[in-house]
Amino acid sequence: MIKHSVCRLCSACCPITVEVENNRLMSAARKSVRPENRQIICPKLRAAKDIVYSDQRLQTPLIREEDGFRPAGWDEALDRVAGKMIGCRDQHGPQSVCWLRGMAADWGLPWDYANRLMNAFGSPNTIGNGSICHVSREFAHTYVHGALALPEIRNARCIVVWGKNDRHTNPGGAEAIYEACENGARLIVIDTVKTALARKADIFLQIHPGHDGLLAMAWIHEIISNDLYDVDFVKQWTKGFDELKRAAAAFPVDAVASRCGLAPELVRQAIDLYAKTRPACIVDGNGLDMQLEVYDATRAACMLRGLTGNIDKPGGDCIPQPLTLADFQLQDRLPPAVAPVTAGYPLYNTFHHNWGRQVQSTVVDAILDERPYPLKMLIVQSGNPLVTMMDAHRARRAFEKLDFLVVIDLFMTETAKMADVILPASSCFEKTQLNRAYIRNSPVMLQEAVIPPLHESRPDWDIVFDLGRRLGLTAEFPWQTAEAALDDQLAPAGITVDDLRAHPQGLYVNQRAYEKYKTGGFATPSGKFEFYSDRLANAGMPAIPFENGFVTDPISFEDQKDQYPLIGISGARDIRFNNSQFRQIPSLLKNRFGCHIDINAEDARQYGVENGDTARVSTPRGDIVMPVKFSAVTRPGIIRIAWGWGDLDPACSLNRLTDDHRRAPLTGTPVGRNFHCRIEKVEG
Ligand SMILES: Nc1nc2c(c(=O)[nH]1)N[C@H]1C(S)=C(S)[C@@H](COP(=O)(O)OP(=O)(O)OC[C@H]3O[C@@H](n4cnc5c(=O)[nH]c(N)nc54)[C@H](O)[C@@H]3O)O[C@H]1N2
Ligand SMILES: Nc1nc2c(c(=O)[nH]1)N[C@H]1C(S)=C(S)[C@@H](COP(=O)(O)OP(=O)(O)OC[C@H]3O[C@@H](n4cnc5c(=O)[nH]c(N)nc54)[C@H](O)[C@@H]3O)O[C@H]1N2
Ligand code: SF4
Ligand SMILES: [Mo]
Repeated sequence: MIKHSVCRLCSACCPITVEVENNRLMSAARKSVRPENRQIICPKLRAAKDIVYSDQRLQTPLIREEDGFRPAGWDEALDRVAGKMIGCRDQHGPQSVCWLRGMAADWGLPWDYANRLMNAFGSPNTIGNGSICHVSREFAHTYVHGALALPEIRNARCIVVWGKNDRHTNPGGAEAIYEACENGARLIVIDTVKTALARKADIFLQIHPGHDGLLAMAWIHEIISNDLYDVDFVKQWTKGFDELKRAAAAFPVDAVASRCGLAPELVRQAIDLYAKTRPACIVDGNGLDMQLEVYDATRAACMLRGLTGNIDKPGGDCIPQPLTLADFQLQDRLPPAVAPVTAGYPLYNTFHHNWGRQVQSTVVDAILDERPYPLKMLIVQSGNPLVTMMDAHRARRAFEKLDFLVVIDLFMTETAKMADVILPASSCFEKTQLNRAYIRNSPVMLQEAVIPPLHESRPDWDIVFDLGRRLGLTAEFPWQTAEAALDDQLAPAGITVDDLRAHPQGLYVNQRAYEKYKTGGFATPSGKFEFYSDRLANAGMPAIPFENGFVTDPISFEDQKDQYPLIGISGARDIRFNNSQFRQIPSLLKNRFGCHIDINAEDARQYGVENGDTARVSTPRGDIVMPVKFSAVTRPGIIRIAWGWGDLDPACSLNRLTDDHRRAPLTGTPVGRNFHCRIEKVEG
C-alpha cells in the first residue's frame, strides 16, 4: 500500500510517499516535480528502512544502575522522571528543572506540548537551539518585514543564494533553483565554500567567513547611491530610508570588498544583476546563522528585498500566510517572578510570546556557573547536545554536574550515554504531527504515522502527555491520541486532521496571495517594511543594522591567531546525514567517507601535511584528529572540517574545537562556525 506523508528525518520536511506492507515500511520516495532523471535522490530517505529497523534503536526505557543501564517498563521509567521533577521542585524550586529540545523536535505543533507541561509545572526553562539554527534569522526577518519570507524560487529571474547549501540540505529547494536556472534565471551564490551550487552560479562571491553583514551593507549603499532602488515602494511602504542611507554610506564597495576577500568589480556586477533583474529572491541560510553579527547581517540582507521592491511579489520573497492556531502553552500558569535562564539575551525573551527562549548555551552557564541560578535536572528531547553544542568539553562538564538527566531519543547517543533515564522515542514514520513548515503556509500537509511504533518506543507527544498526567496535570493533558490534540490546536484554523488526510497532496487553507501589505500592511509595529526599528531603538539596540559599525574580529580566537593561524569552518552538511545523526546506519556510513578536513594544497605544503595523512586540528578549546584531503573548495588560509561525527568517534567531534564563550549580545548566538585553529600531522 502507498501512503502519503511528510519526511522528518531532517528539517527539510519533504512530502513523500511510503510503501507499506503488513505494517512494515518497505521504501519511501520524495515527491518531486522534476523528471525522474533530474531529481535529487535523498540517501537518508532511501535508507529509511535501515534507520527504522536498525538493530541499534533503543527498544525499551533504560534506567541507570551502578553497573550500567537496565531495561525498565514505561510505568517505572516515567514515574522515576516525574518523581525526580517533583523532588527537584521541592528542593530547589521548579525553575531548576529544564527541558532542552533539539532540532528533531520540529518547531511545529508539538512544540507547544513540552512548554505546556513545563509552564504548568512552574518552570520557565523550556529551551530550544534556535539561537544557532535559523531562529535568530527568523527574528531578523520578522523585525524587518513581519515574517520569515519564503523565496518563490521557481518564478524568480534572479536568485541570490546566501550562506545556504540546498543541494545537501534541502533537495526540493535545490531542484527549484536548477529548474529556474534552466528557464533562464540568473544565479548569484555567496558562500565561503565553492559548493556545487556555487559552481553553477553566474556570479560566485567567495566571501571571507563571518563578514556577510559588511557585504549586505555595501549592497544597500551601492543600490541607493546608484538609484537602483524601487522609489515607489520605498516611498509608500518603508520606514527609515534616510537613516538607512546614512548608515550604509559607511560601507563603500571597495573597502568592504577588500575586507571580504572579494574583487570589487565582481561585487558590483552581482549588485547590478540583482538590482536590475525582477523578480529576484534571496535564499538565506545557516551560513549566516552562526555568526557574531547574525542579527544585523540577516536584517541588512532582508532590507534588500524592500529596497528592490521584491517583497511579497511572485518570484520574489513572499510573506507566508500561516494557520491561526490555538495557543497551547499555558504561559499564564507560570509564576512571573522567575525569569528563564535565557533572560540575558533580550530578543529571545521579548520577541515572540510563545516561541522564544532558544539560547541553549545559557543552559550550560546555569549548570556550571549557577548563573542566573542553578539548573539541577535536564530533560533532553530530540537533540544530542554533547555532539552538537559549541565547546563540547564545556557542555560535557555541565552534564556531569547535573543531579539528573533524562534523554528522549531513538538511539544511544553521546548525550544518552550520560542519562539516568532514557526513554525510547518512535521515529518520524511512527507518529502523526504537523510540522512548522506546514503551519506557516499553504498547502498544509500532515506528517502521518505510516507504521505503528516499533519495539516499546512511543511517539514524543504520547511521552509528554503521559508524563504530564503523572505530574498530576490530568486536566491539562486529556488527549489520548495525537489527532485529538491536533484537532484542538487546529480549531481556530477551521480544519481537522481528517481534512488533511483527505488532501494528501496538501490542503490550501489560504489561497496564495501577493502584495498583501497593500491591504493589511506588514506585521511590524509601524505596519511598514522597517529599515528603522523603533522597537529595537526603544530597547537600546541598534535601530538600523551596523549603525555603530562592524566588529573588527568576527571569527573566534582572532586574538590568538599568532598561535592559530588558519581559519577553520565547520561544515559541510552531508546529504547522507542530519547533524549528528545516522552514522550508525552502515548503508549511509560508507566507511567514514566524508569525515575529513578539506585543505588547500598550498596550506598543506606550508603546514606539512599530505593528502590522506591524519592530522590534528587544535584551538584553545580542544583538538580533533581526522584525515586530510586536498581540495580547492576553500581559499588558502581556510580549512573546512566535517562535523557531526562525535557519536561515531569522539576524537572527530568538531565541537571540541568551537567556542561558546563569545556570543552575539542580542541573540546569544555563539561564534562557533568560524574559528582560528592550527593543523599538524599525526605520525603513525
Ligand atoms: N559545529 C557545528 N555545530 C552545529 C552546527 C554546525 O553546522 N556546526 N549546526 C547547528 C544546528 S543548525 C543545529 S539545528 C544543531 C542540531 O543539533 P541537535 O538538535 O542536537 O540535532 P541532531 O544531531 O540532529 O540530534 C537529534 C537527535 O534527536 C534524535 N531524534 C530523531 N528523531 C527523533 C524523534 O522523532 N524524537 C526524539 N525524541 N528524538 C529524535 C536523533 O536520534 C538525534 O540523537 O546543531 C548545531 N551545531
Ligand atoms: N543533509 C543534511 N540536511 C540538513 C542538515 C544536515 O546536517 N544534513 N541539517 C539541517 C539543519 S539543522 C539546518 S539548520 C539546515 C541548514 O542548511 P543550510 O542553511 O543549507 O546550511 P549549511 O549547509 O550549514 O551552510 C550553508 C552554506 O553556508 C556556507 N558558509 C559557512 N560559513 C559562511 C559564512 O561565513 N558566510 C557565508 N556566506 N556562507 C558561509 C557553507 O559553506 C554552506 O555552503 O539543514 C538541515 N538539513
Ligand atoms: S531531505 Fe531527505 S531526509 Fe530531509 S526531509 Fe527531505 S527526504 Fe527526508
Ligand atoms: Mo539547524
